[in-house]
Amino acid sequence: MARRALITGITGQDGSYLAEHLLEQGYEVWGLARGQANPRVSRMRKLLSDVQVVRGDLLDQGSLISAVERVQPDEVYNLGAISFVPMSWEQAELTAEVTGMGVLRMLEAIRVCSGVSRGASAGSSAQICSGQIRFYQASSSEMFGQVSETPQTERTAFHPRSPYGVAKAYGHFLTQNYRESYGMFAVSGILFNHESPRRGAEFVTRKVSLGVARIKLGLATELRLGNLEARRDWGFAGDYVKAMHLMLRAGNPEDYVIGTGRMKSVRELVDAAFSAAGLDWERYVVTDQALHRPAEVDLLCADPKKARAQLGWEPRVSFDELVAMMVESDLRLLTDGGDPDQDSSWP
Ligand code: NAP
Ligand code: F7E
Repeated sequence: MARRALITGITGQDGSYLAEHLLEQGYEVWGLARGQANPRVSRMRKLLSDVQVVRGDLLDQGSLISAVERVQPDEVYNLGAISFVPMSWEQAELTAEVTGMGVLRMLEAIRVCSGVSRGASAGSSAQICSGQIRFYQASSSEMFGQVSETPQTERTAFHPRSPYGVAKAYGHFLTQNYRESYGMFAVSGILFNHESPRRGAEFVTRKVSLGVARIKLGLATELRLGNLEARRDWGFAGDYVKAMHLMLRAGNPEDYVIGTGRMKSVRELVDAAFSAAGLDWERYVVTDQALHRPAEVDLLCADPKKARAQLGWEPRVSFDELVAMMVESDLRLLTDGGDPDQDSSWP
């Protein structure tokens, strides 16, 4: 019988790539979708027609229990979150509820539906058994924040710099705690920035690729950005979702850092993207203090050795290939009259 996966965050970038990957692997895929008329759900249904939808919200414990009861998944991937770092300062409480407490609610739904009791001996007696629901938590390199060492490994200390990073650290430790308390197969992937043509337009890579495409096509004359000196380890989302699946199929439940091991500055990103369209970025980019963050994460760089050694995972798409892919996709999108905010424009 096909394995069954339940994905929260199915309408997001990673949800779409993960669903495609799991469908290719022969899984029955269910996506948890919220809202009574969420346009992103209609878009997802059109593009991922083989994914079945179950209603639910990470803010609503009962809905998660019902979803797990209905789907009876073998694997749960918790990708749902408020994921845009600047928004986490503006809506800190909501971020804590969705990105942090949402992890607790999903773990509790799995615990209750699996019949795992809270008894004192649960941790010592619980074995990882074959019928158990396996849980993946989307942890983030933002937990490292103000980094204490470079590159960052699974053992690097956390010093989050935003309410988002703090909420992710809560979810990360809670996942570890459910593994230790209840013997659950619950793991976290500490993923560094990963991008694609499906990335939300608010994140810097997509903001830049759309900005380049608009300027190239004469639809804009400038691109306003914040801190050009920040450095990130950017990879391709299609590569990273494969690591999530490998983590849940591994023999032991363990956490892994996932990234390329190379970092670039926002300035280098901008240079690469404008060059891909034959443009000189210095003629168009305007920096804007209002786009700087209250507390910046200056640099992030992964040490993905453990994932390579234990999971056999390697990123395939290079930084230059990723930037070129995104610029080409946005040029095509805008040339065809697409609107990045409309349903039909999702490549
Ligand atoms: P994304 O595109 O922003 O997608 C976020 C998803 O969360 C959307 O499907 C959204 O659904 C859903 N969501 C928001 N509030 C919800 C709620 N109350 N209940 C249920 N679902 C809710 O994020 P992504 O880039 O795919 O990232 C996936 C996960 O990995 C996130 O947890 C993110 O924090 C984490 N992460 C991402 C990166 C990265 O570089 N992309 C790196 C490290 C970790 P709606 O359509 O309903 O809004
Ligand atoms: O910013 C700088 C900004 O918003 C990257 C999320 O997926 O990855 C993502 O978080 C850098 C920052 O991503 C602009 O200051 C300059 O230093 O693309 P971003 P992020 O904050 O790194 C992590 C791993 C996650 O977990 C998150 O969910 O770029 N930057 N100028 C700018 N950033 C934006 N958004 N817009 C600018 O105009």
